[in-house]
Amino acid sequence: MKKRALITGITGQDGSYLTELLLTKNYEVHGMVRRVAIEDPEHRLGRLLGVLDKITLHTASLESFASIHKVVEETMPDECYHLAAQSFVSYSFDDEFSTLNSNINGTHYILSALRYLVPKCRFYFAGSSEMFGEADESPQSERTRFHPRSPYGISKVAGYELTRNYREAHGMHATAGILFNHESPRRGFEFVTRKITSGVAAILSGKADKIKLGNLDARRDWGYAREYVEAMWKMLQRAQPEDYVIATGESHSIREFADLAFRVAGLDWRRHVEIDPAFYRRAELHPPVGDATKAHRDLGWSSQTRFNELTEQMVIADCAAQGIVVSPEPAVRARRAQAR
Ligand code: GDR
Repeated sequence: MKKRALITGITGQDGSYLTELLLTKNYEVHGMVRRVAIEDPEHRLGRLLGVLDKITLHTASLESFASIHKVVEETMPDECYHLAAQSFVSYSFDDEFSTLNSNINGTHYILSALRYLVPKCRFYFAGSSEMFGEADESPQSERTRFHPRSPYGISKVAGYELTRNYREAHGMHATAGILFNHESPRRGFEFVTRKITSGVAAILSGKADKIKLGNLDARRDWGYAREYVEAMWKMLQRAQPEDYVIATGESHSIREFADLAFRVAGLDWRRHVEIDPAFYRRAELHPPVGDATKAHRDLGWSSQTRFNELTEQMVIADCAAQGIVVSPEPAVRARRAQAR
């Protein structure tokens, strides 16, 4: 019999890649979406357009237990991937209350509905490297102490603890992936990598001349989202539910990303990037870099796509969307840029 999966946050970057992965594995895929998504499919379901006829969408809100209960009852899933959240860290400082409400209660509602309706369902919680925040060791592993530095990070620690408690107190197969930043051409435009690569495309096409960024010295451990959703699936296939760090183990600064992204397009970032203090974080993280040794050992998972390749892929995709062909030869382009 086909396995049935329920994905919350199915319209996002990770949700869409996970949907594609599960369809190739012959799952019946159900997604939970907000009503506005159904009303505005062009915009809100853009990442799912290629698979819409193969999945079933259900409307619900993370703020309503009744609506979540109904979706779980309708779908009775074998596996549930809880990816939905207010996931923009910067915004969580502007609206602490809605971030905490939807991220913590939403997770709690889903766990509770699963526990009563389908306790054998395997549950994946989207944890985050933001939970480490001001980490006291580097790299960070499953044993590193949490010290979140944003309302978003706090909400993820709470979700992580709820997941652990449902595992320990109610015997559920509930597990958390602690994912470091993961990017792709499907990344939301507000996140720094996509902001830069879409900015490069806008500059190349003459629609803009500058982009405004915040702290260029901040660092991140950036991997490729399509690979990260495979790790989610692998976690739920394990006999024992355990938590896993998913990361590349390499960190790079925003400056390095910008430098490379502009070079791929034959541009010099220094001519086009302006620093705007409005984009600085109120509290930055201890440079995040993850140790995914446990995932490698138990799941056979490791990050394959390197920083250069990922950056290049994102620039090429954004430029292609503007009708501009950028050749995937950064070294050649870099030499040309220097010669100008
Ligand atoms: P992050 O991603 O907060 O790590 O969370 P984001 O891309 O927003 O920021 C990364 C770093 O870039 C610096 N930065 C800027 N960031 C944004 N957004 N815009 C700017 O103009 C800018 N300039 C510099 C930031 O200060 C920061 O240091 C992501 C999300 O996907 C979370 O949901 C997820 O949990 C974590 O990754 C792991």
